[in-house]
Amino acid sequence: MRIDIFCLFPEMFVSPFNQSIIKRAKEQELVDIVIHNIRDHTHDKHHTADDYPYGGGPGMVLKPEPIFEAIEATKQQINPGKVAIILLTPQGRLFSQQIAQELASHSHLMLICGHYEGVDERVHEHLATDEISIGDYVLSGGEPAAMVLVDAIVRLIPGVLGSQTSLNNNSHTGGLLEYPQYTRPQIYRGWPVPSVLLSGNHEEIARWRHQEAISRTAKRRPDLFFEEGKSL
Ligand code: 9D3
Repeated sequence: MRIDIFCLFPEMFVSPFNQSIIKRAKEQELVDIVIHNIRDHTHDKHHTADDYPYGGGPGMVLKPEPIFEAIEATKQQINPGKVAIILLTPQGRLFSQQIAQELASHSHLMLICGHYEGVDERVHEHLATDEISIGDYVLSGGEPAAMVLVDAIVRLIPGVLGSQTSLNNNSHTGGLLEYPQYTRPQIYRGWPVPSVLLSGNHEEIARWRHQEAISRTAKRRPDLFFEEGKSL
């Protein structure tokens, strides 16, 4: 899979994409991630990427030209196949595991990160093929949201995870939160590990874990427990 990211702060991605699973996926050439600075596609002396909003109001708006030109320049370099062009925006559809799975089936993704107050509406209307939000809270820009998408998508690419950890989504857990986990020491500060986990009775352990997963999902995430079509 190839992922191009278009943003104003490319340095933000350097450390997050050079750690852990994403780092290994890049090394194994299972994903190729290219970060582009939108500002590199401006033409004026001051490399202006944003401007005042027509009609007035607070803040600045990202200009359309550098974003269109950055995307078009990259499209020409790559095979002319199908590519999803995703604008990260508070107005997008809410990101979920299901959307991660859908996007993981693409061979090429382009992510556009806004900053400041927003992005010129013509980018929404005539460039983006999809708009995604990662939740109902205010970020300073789309960069952290792009990192969230990349993390959730890359771990779904076949070969990225080991076979042990791989299927830890709804096929295993049935849309439940995880059961509580413990490791050594057996008693820490007077808090013991539940005795069932030391019993060696694997059937009883499996039953206890399933009950714990059910009760904590009902209590903490009634939305997952009582509604249809949601999954982890
Ligand atoms: C103060 C301006 N905001 C009114 C509530 C609009 C606004 C515009 C741009 C708020 C935040 C941003 C920057 N955020 C993103 O680009 C963004 C985002 C987010 O803020 N929350 C959740 N998902 C996303 S994806 C991109």
